[in-house]
Amino acid sequence: MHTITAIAHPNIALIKYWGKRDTVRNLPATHSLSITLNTLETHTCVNFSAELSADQVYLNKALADDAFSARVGACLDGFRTLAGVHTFASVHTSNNFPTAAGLASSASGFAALLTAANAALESPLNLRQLAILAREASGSAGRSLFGGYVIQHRGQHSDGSDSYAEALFPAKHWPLEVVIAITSEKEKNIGSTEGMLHTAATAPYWRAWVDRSAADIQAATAAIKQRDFAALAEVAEASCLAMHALMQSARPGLLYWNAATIELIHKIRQLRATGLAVFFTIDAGPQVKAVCLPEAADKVEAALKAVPGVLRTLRCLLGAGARISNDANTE
Ligand code: 2P0
Repeated sequence: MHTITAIAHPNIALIKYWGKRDTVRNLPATHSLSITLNTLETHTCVNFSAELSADQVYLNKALADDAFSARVGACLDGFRTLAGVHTFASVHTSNNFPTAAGLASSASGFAALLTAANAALESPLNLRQLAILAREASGSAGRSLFGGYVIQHRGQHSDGSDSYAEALFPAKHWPLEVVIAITSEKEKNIGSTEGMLHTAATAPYWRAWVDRSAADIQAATAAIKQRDFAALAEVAEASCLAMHALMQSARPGLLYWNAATIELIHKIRQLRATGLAVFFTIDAGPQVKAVCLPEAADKVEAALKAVPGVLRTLRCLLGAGARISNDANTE
């Protein structure tokens, strides 16, 4: 079989996923709602070959470490079981943005992996099946299969069959822009999975966080439908701050922010008070994502660059879902 390359983009949750209702099947405790970005890309080449006696995984042109290879292998095992594939694969994956620094590289990585693997089949799996496999690999990964505005359903069933991502609105419905302020290039100290388990086990506000999720999804969906920026800003900042307050209430508390993260929160709120359409969101890392209307983006970027501790900024529009690349493969 020939090598197939897929491209996927990271996504950023506006209503956050944090915590699992089942760790074996990786079922989220909350719904989540995200936007898929453009500009930032994962390229993944997959080649199934009868000559291989194990999966071979390369990350950013180097042999991947055991932990990363094991996660990729587990995702491929799930795929092989469902698709009836019996061969191992070589996988070359690369990101054009920092890996594991709170920019959702696992989401775009698994979305690209499954999209490339699926394209090798004569009878491909459907998107719902891929979304479930992606979610099993990483709770936010199913969201990167789709472009624009995406929902990841928490689901009720214990087998996870109703816990999948699906498209909510296309990017063109409301083309927002995102300015990402990078405040550290280091990998985070505590991975999301570990952080979630620790939070669920020790945070006193856990139940309140889980119970709030459905209402926040409803409010965000309505705001996006009506293109109501103020309403989306209110609920997205609330979800972000509630998630971080929850993490901080764990014992010991998880603090993903640095000093610049906090300065950026204040700056973005000041900018909004002056009439600029911008709000912040922050994931399990110190970077701050400023979501804005395109006409505000130049001023927002200039203001964020001037905040002490900001190393650089990235600009993204809303992007497309995972897809096959027609470019020559990147091995
Ligand atoms: C999100 N995050 O909704 C939240 C907000 C980080 C903060 O999804 O354990 O890598 O693989 O299911 O998807 C990052 O967590 O976690 C994440 P696993 P994942 O975007």
